[in-house]
Amino acid sequence: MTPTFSERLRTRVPSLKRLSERAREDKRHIAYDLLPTLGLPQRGGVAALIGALKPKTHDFAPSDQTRALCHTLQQDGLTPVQPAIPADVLKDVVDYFKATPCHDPFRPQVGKFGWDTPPADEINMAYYTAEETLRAPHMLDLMNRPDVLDAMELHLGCKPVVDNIGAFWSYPQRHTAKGVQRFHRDYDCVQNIKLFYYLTEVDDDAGPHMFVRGSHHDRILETGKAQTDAAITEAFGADRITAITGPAGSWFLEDVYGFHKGQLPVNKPRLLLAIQYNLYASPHCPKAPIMDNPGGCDPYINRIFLR
Ligand SMILES: O=C(O)CCC(=O)C(=O)O
Ligand SMILES: [Fe+2]
Repeated sequence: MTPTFSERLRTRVPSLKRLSERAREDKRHIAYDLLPTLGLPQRGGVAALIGALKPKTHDFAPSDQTRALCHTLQQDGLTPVQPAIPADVLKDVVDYFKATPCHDPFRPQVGKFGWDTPPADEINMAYYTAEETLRAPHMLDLMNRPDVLDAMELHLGCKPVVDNIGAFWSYPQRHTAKGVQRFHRDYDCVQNIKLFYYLTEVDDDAGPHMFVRGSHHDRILETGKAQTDAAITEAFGADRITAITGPAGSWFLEDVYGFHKGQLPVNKPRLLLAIQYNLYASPHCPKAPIMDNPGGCDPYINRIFLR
């Protein structure tokens, strides 16, 4: 059943009073809290309008390969897995994350811990903050791949804004799926694409990312609520659920409005890096930039993180 407007409005805020309080605390909440009131066609319309108004690359000339990436992304909701980043780059990034303590946002009381010593079996995932992620070596290059930025500009009709970056471990031998380990749609912006890098090898036992092909075009279960595997299979059919495996350092783009989840790893931990390309800032990222632009990064695309 399609939810009513008022049910949609209450997805994120219980009342109009709370909506206005949250808007006063942080104006990025206005678009975010109202987003679930728009259905898929309206979100597409708003996205096209914003795309027409926002800055564009002068002499924009995407390659055929980039056009193909964007085409598959739009058609299927995700691109094929792309070749791995150079091994020395990957090693620097993974070494950095292994040396940086992580945390479980659902258990703030346990504090920081080493990636390989989660203090409880109930911890399914261990996260790095946006700032810890940004400070990883090569991160600005990983966020600003010219092929990805061009594919995003083709898709959005304007330059993208890098938003909501993060990395996290998913641990094996956990019994209950939690958080993003259950099928969900991401509802952060009228258009949101994520670039996922597998920083460890991901086979069927290492918690592959799962995506329901074509569900980014579909209004079935048009809700921000997580869904069971059974509900997804019933709604879309088992043949549309795809497990994405790939070597360490490989990457893909996905329209995360489509249903997706991280499968519970069976016997190997998985480290995932996610970078989101939006039309405007979501409340998930820092309110002020964190680092000086070292030069060479587009100031508009990187405006949330770089001064
Ligand atoms: O762990 C995964 O593969 C899913 C991550 C996810 O849902 C997200 O980053 O939006
Ligand atoms: Fe997600």
